Amino acid sequence: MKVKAILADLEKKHPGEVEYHQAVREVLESIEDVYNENPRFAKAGILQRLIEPDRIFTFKVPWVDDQGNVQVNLAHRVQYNNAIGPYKGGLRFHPTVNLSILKFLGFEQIFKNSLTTLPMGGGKGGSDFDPKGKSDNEVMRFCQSFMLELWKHIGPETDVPAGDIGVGGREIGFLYGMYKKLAKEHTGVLTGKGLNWGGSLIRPEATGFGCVYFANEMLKTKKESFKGKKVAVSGFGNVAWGAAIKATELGATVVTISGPDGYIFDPKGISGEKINFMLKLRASNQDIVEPYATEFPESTFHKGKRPWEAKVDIALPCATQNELGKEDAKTLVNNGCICVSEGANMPCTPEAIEVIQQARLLFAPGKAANAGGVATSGLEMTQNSMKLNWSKEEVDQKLHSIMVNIHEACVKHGTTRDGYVDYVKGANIAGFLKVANAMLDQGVV
Ligand code: NDP
Ligand code: 2IT
Repeated sequence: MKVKAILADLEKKHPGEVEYHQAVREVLESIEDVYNENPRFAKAGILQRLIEPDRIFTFKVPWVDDQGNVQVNLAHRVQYNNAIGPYKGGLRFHPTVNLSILKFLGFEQIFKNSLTTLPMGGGKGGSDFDPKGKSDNEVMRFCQSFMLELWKHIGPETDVPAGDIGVGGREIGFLYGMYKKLAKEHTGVLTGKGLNWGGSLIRPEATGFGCVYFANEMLKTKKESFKGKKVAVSGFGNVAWGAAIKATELGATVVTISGPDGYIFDPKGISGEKINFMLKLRASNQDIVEPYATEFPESTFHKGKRPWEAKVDIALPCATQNELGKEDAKTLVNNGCICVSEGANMPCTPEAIEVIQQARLLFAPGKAANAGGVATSGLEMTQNSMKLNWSKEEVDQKLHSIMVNIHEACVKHGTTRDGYVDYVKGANIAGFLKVANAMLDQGVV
């Protein structure tokens, strides 16, 4: 079956699941040539088997709020593909969570995890639970009820969840506590754990650090670096935090962060105590960045706007999917931006990517640039299996070399005739080939 027909079939089968269609379309269009070159792929139905998850668990999560009212949320775990290792991928708690979003994230995760070179399959899960404004006790009761169902389907060699939007150290703690009690074991079933109970150093920073390491490798190909550059970061969560720290460390000035309410422009740079303030904002469960401008009067708050209108050299979208559209991309290009590296999953729309690539900017897709998070989760799993902890330097060095290797793989598979590196194509092909060949080896299962 041809790629176009497979896509048409998928869209017919799952009408309205737009994020899912978007993610599958991008991968299938990138790998069409390598897929057609090897008839064994079509004969084994590799694409038809790859685009549908192995299975999806859907369950309700009843819990009691602080007023004594019963609340009910919906949750899913999508176990996508385990050809190269146990299912692996984060949990997202956000009111917008639905199956289309979790399938897009799970599908992307297969190729991202393959790129890390570590033995991890792809999966994703989450719930439409909104952590905004909830007390710690409410979050705990929700997480416990969520795990009461999920624990039956996961395990250190089966499926290893982690964090994503709305799921950080606090939530992983509550989830792990309940798992441990039910399963009567202390294992690496979740990653992003606390340092005292099996977590890895550098895991919290890893996604943002990796995104900057990857961008730095791209910049090197143009004999450029972060030194002296102005950087726009979006979001103010875990990924934005790590990216802001590392970009600053490499000599750049991070001039923006953003929330659903708007963005902060700080010409002096968001570093040091300002990053700590950003962490406090995130932890307050309010989901607004506006108070930053009151705290640091040299900065300005731009209500309802996105940071892409700021004049910067490098853009690191680290908030959420489809947060950087065609017009934003045009503005970045017109302002002389040279590099866009996706810290979030699918933050740039396909139209934005087209504008960025046509202008020949350096562009890194999330599945390559944000793979440092899950790669360090993989390193956490290894440490758990060995029952040993590596030092900060060891983990950081491993993370760095993984990002360098992913960059090399993208260059190998994505360099076009005129020498421009299409990192989207490179990442998709490199990620796909490893999984597809593993599936061929393992027969029709
Ligand atoms: P966090 O929950 O820590 O932060 C996400 C932040 O982005 C939240 O503050 C969220 O606010 C905000 N946000 C959402 N929509 C917008 C918007 N339209 N404009 C500005 N800000 C917005 O999540 P993470 O930092 O963990 O995740 C961020 C992205 O990185 C996601 O795409 C995630 O999938 C991806 N990622 C995360 C990894 C990890 O290890 N954590 C690894 C790889 C990728 P609100 O809740 O109100 O929407
Ligand atoms: O999107 C992602 O790669 C993550 N949220 C991290 C997944 C993980 O298993 O660490």
